[in-house]
Amino acid sequence: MNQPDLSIVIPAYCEERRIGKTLEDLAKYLKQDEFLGRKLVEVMVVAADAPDRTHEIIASKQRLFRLNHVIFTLLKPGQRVGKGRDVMYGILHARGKYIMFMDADLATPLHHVKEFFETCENGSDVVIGTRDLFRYRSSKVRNLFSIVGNRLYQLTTGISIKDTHCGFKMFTYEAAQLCFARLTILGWGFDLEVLAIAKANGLTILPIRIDDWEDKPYSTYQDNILQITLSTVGDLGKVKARQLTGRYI
Ligand SMILES: Nc1nc2c(ncn2[C@@H]2O[C@H](COP(=O)(O)OP(=O)(O)O)[C@@H](O)[C@H]2O)c(=O)[nH]1
Ligand SMILES: [Mg+2]
Repeated sequence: MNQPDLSIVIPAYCEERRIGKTLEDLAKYLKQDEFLGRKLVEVMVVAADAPDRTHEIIASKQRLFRLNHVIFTLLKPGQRVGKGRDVMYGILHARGKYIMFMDADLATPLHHVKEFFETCENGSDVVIGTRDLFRYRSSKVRNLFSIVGNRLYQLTTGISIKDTHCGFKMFTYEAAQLCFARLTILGWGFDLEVLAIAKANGLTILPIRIDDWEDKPYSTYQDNILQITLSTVGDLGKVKARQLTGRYI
């Protein structure tokens, strides 16, 4: 089979309230958009075992993707480990010339796909969405946490990226395989490591501002701030140690 032009990986854990609408919107977009209508697109939804109806709902929407230029796959990696594991699982199975992942809530609107695709075509290895966190986060605590977290990341790793965590990133096939094959952080902090791996290997990372990002309800992250803080500090330590010992190359 021909190599897809683009693979879209969507991690979906406990998404029964959002994934149905997301897949309807995506299928409609793939059908109607002039740019993507001319590409061979692989859609991979990665859904770990969950106590809700996520699997069932995804399966029921599969028929919407019966389009000539679309290949739809539902991947079930088994027991829940974390977002990083699911994104990694999808990306390492994807075959597109460019491979992206996007959150199941479509917080970053789909029209950005074209812009990211063209930026990869123009020679960037990794293209990442960046939001103005002061403007968008609805929860003040989480807002502050994200900003402090990103500053700490910059200080610890020396990588100057303002927003590591936007759930909308695209890679060339080679960059995706290189970054995700070396990934060890399988939970919430995986973006920190992916970007550090990309940097360590001299890949070009291009941030693109997302001005119409929208914080959507029913976030799957209900962990408390203390838990997230502790795991982020741990993840930062791990990334730094691996950077210093050359383990990402
Ligand atoms: N919390 C959580 N999310 C996961 C997991 N695996 C995949 N995801 C997906 O990761 C994405 C996180 O987006 P979201 O819940 O909107 O988080 P937020 O935007 O940071 O509040 C969604 O697509 C989830 O379905 C997991 O194990 N835990
Ligand atoms: Mg979200």
